[in-house]
Amino acid sequence: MNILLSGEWRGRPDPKQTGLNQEWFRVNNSGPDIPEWKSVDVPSCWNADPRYERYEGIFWYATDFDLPGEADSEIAIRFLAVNYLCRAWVNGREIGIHEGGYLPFEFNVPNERLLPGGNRLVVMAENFRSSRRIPGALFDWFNYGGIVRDVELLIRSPFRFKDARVRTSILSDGGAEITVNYQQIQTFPFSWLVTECGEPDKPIASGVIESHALDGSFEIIIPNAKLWSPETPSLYMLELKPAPGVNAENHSVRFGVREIRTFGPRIIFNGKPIKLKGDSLHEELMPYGRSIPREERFRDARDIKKLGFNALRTAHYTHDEALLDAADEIGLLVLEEIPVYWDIDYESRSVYEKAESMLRDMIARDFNHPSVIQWSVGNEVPVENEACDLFIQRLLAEARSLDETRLVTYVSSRFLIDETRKASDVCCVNCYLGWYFGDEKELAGLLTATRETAPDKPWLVTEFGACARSGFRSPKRRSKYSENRQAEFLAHYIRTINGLDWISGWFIWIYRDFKSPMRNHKYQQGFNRKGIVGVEREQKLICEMLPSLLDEKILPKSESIMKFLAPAFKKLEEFAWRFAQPMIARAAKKEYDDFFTGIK
Ligand code: GCB
Repeated sequence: MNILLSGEWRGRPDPKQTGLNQEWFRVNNSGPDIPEWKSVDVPSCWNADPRYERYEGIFWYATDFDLPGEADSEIAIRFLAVNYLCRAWVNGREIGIHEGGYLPFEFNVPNERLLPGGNRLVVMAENFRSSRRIPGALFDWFNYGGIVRDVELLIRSPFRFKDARVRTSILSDGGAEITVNYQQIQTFPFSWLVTECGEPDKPIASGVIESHALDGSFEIIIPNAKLWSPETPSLYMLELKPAPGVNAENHSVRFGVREIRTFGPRIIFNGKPIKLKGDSLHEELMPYGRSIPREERFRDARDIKKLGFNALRTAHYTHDEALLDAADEIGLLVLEEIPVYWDIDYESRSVYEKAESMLRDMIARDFNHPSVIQWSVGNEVPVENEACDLFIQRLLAEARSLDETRLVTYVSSRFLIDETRKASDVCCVNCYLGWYFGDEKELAGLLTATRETAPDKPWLVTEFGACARSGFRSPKRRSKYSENRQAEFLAHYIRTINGLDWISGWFIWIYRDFKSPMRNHKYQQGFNRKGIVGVEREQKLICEMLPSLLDEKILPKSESIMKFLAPAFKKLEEFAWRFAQPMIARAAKKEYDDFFTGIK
């Protein structure tokens, strides 16, 4: 049984960091009678409240829950995400500590600690930034703190499934072979049943498993399988039911039948080459910050699909699982990522271990989502440094060992100096030529020269974008920060990339404007304005050109000056990352730090 604990809790900031010493986690110190504890919603981001918008630090939460008396149950509390560090206590005793702001985790609660009536749960959330955390001390999005997603109380029998992962392959006769790998906490026999989603009364296949070990697997054949694709997002349901007389828990998995692989420089989806035409999205919507209601996530996915896109990049971390439910149902191919981003301490073993556990947790959470086709282990990381190169290569290998059914990659901002990309299944490159540097007229030449670093691989352009202040339309076409300039810029990129047949797709940066304390000039005012819609979802000019623009192309010129400039460009790139970029990053970090002035 899962009981949602989200709702109205009590909370208090801890700007002087005295809560631990003063033992705010104790029952006597966290009751409703203590005036410092004020009403807060869980989930929520404390920075979404104007009083705490500029507060980075520690915040405490408390709530009370009853336990429906069921002997022999195992009790745990599941947090769907707390940013960044979370410690929790039940009735004054610590139950766990967790790092990382974008994935679920559970703390077991020892039974002897629990009372049949009221129990007190106290949570400390802390969101300081640091290069020994993931992401590090500087990132181009907002550092919302808090219990940012739902909290659940789990009351479970030890006779239950720990996990069940579904792998699908398409057979030549139109059927599909489904392999189910399951894990149980205690062994028990069970039956299984497959139905089409929405048709629960029409069994497609069923069987019985005796189960003599904690881990096992079995195969299912679905004749005339309906394939999952962005055009036809057909879903099936697999139900695992304990055998009659066994007091154990049911488990169900929603899945889709589809295959993704590469063949030379192509990405092959359900047996055919596919072009991804996507957009990225940060997990942010005002006034909620990151704690977006489920229906709003569905609306985002539907709106993105309506504009004609078939793919979505969940930048730069795992979003709430509701968004993947939406992508499964609506039909969007997802590139999902862990927040290994820019500069973190790549030499630290503990930082690597954190990244690896995030990767493992992401794959565990989302393995059965047919929409997810690629795992990315990082974004714009300094792979020219040996420690980072090794870090990324190890993560790629780990991702592959955890899931051989998807493509593994990382997203690079390096053009000619990236040797690490040879180790990924798909080469992903971000390109802001014409926005941050140079002239976008040379786009085809730059991408073609970059391809030489891994000529046999499939390629995706995972970011390109230009800022536009929503509502600012200017007759001067090239007026920077106007919607007109953004539309012209994005249209040029889309047409150029579509004209390069060897590229398997692209993602616009980004769907919606988002808050970023390092962006402060008059057109930005604390936001990254590269969205094709503004913070209120208002559409910018480029949206009027969609969806027809998505398939337009211009054929590349046969000669590009990049051919001759490549060696000089490579030297420039080395220089820029080694000397110029650290200066820019220092200034950006100062702006970020300066934003957080404390409680109002
Ligand atoms: C990038 C980053 C992304 C930034 C974007 C930008 O390359 O991957 O996180 O927000 O550029 O707008 O500069």
